[in-house]
Amino acid sequence: MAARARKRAIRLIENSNDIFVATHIRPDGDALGSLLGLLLALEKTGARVAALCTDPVPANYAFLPAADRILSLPPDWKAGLGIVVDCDGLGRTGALEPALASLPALIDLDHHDTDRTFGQERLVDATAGAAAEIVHELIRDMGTPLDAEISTCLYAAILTDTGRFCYGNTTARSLRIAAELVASGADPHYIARNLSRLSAAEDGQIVSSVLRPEDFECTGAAPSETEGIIGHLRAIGGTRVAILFVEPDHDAVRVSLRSDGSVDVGEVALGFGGGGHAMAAGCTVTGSVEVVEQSVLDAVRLALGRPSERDAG
Ligand SMILES: [Mn+2]
Repeated sequence: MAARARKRAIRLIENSNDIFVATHIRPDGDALGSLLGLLLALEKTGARVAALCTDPVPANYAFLPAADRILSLPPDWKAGLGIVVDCDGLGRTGALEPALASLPALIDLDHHDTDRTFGQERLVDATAGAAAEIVHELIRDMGTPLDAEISTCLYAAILTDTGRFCYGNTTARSLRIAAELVASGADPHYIARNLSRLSAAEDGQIVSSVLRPEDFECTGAAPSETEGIIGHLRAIGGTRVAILFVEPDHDAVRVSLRSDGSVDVGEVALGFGGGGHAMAAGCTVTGSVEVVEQSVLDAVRLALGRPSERDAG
C-alpha cells in the first residue's frame, strides 16, 4: 500500500518541474529537517524547489544545511506541485495555506495519527517515528542518492522527534534509517551537539533551556530533581539572566530565573504572579511552553535595560 502510494507520489514529482515544499508553523526539528532534506533531494533531480515555513527557523536549527533558504512567503514563480510535511491538516501551514491549497496537486507527507488528510496523494504513516523516516523512504524510491547534507537534515529530524531515540515512537526502522544516514555522511556527534536545548538571546546575556514532559517520562526523573540545572545555565560566561522552563505536564510551566545581580529577576517573576529576590526568583505560568517562553523572554529583555534597584541576594 505504502509502496504504491510512494510510486504515485514519485510520478507526481517526476511530472513537476516546479515544486513547493512546506511545513508547519512554529517548526520543530522534524519539520525543518524533513523540509530541508526534501528540498535538497528534489533539487538533485533538477526541479526548481522552494522551501516554505511561515515562522522563522529557531536558532538551534540554524546549523541545518540550507536552513537560510527557507522562505516565509511563496516565491514569485508558480509551482505545479506542493509537498506538505509533518502537518496534521493543511491549516498547520498557517499563512501559507491559501497558496498551497491553490496548487494543482498536493502530497500530504505526515506521521501524525489523524484523519485530517488532504491533497491528491497521502504518504501518511502513523507508525513512523518522524516525518523524516517517510521522506527517507521517498528519496530512496526516487533513486536519488543521499549526500551528507540531506543525511544531516533527516538524521536531525529523527533525533528530535524520537527524543534522541528515547521515546516510545523509536522503532527498529528509525534506527535502521538513522544508521543509513550516518553511513551517508550524517555526523551524530556534531548534530547532537548542535541540537542542545540551550538557547541564547541578546548576545548571550540571556541563556535559557526547556524541560518537557517527555524528558521526565524518558529519564524517569521527577520535576523536583531539576533544581541544580539553573545553576549550570547561570555559570555560562557572559550570562546576566538564566531561565529554566520546566513543563511537568501540559497545563503549566514552572519558570526559574537567576541573575548576576545586574538585573532584578524578582521583579520579572512578580509580573507573572511569582516572586523571589533580585538574583533568584520563580513563577508558575499557565499556557503552552512556547507562549510562556516568549512572554518571559520579552519581560527579561525589558528588565535588561533597567538597573537593578534592589540589593542583590
Ligand atoms: Mn514530526
